[in-house]
Amino acid sequence: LPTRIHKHSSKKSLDQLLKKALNGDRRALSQLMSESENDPKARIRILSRIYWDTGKGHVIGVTGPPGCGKSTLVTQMAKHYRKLGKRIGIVAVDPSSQVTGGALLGDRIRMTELAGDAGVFIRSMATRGHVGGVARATEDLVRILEASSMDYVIVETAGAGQSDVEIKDLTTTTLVVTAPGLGDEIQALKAGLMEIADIFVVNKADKENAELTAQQIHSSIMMSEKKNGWSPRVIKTVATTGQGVTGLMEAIAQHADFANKNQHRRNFQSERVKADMVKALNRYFQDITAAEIANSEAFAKLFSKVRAKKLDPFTAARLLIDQLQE
Ligand SMILES: Nc1nc2c(ncn2[C@@H]2O[C@H](COP(=O)(O)OP(=O)(O)OP(=O)(O)O)[C@@H](O)[C@H]2O)c(=O)[nH]1
Ligand SMILES: [Mg+2]
Repeated sequence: LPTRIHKHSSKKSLDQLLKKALNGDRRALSQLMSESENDPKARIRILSRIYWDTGKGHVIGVTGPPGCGKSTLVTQMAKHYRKLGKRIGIVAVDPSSQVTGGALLGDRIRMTELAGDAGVFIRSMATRGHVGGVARATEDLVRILEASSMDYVIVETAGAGQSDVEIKDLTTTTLVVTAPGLGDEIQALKAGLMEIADIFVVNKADKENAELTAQQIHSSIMMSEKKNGWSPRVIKTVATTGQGVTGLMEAIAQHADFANKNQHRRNFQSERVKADMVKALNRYFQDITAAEIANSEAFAKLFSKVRAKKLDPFTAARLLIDQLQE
């Protein structure tokens, strides 16, 4: 574990940390991420420094129902890219582990074979309840990883619905993983996941009914609308042995080519930049301005009026905003 860091580091030490992290120092990278998570001002400083250096890596989302083999598959993918000499960042969003229990620990154990490799950076993130918060925190981590010249960033999410759909915005290629024997596999995918898949993976192909599951997915694809020129692939794998992984990696590379040619990559289109600016504004207000106002004298004055029931909290809030504009 990284050494404990001070909550508010100086600008100078933050700049040094940033420099080290962007040069590939994994320990500095993980400290930088903690700074960004814990200190809103540091976060802004970090993200504003790296903003134009993001969008260069290939971001791959891996989602699907609990226990279908996502982490095992991600480990195989990472090993494949390492053989090609690529640098990889992995963000594992822990699904508060209700179904499999202790999945975070599981991820750590399974990914240890990657842990000693300087070309791989792994960050686990607990969901801490709030879904929107996860997507935001993941976005920050992906940006930091991209800026530190990772060739590939792989994001594993729980497959619980909304967070996966939000994370779709971050990824170039999205894999939706399922496995036979999870009950009604197709039903599990229907909860919003069907639409976001560029590639479907039927993992645990060593089990009975894998072919049937693959066929069901095929027919669902045939029935659904073709999305902007790419028809989703269906690939069978056995993540535990690596069987089928080569085929999967080819499909990912093909999708990356397609995305490059068709400008579906995360680039700096004016729409995206505008959305980023609006998000930045919201976050600035939430994380910094609102807290500063809550600590101000003006707030204290109005609060004493509210407490005396001479004013209600809504009017008080509006008055505080009005004062900002003066
Ligand atoms: N038979 C078989 N078992 C597999 C395969 N892939 C993974 N498993 C096993 O399935 C279990 C769950 O694998 P994980 O990789 O942790 O699955 P996950 O989707 O990451 O799980 P959560 O993160 O908890 O949602 C483990 O015991 C794996 O060893 C496979 O292809 N075949
Ligand atoms: Mg997992």
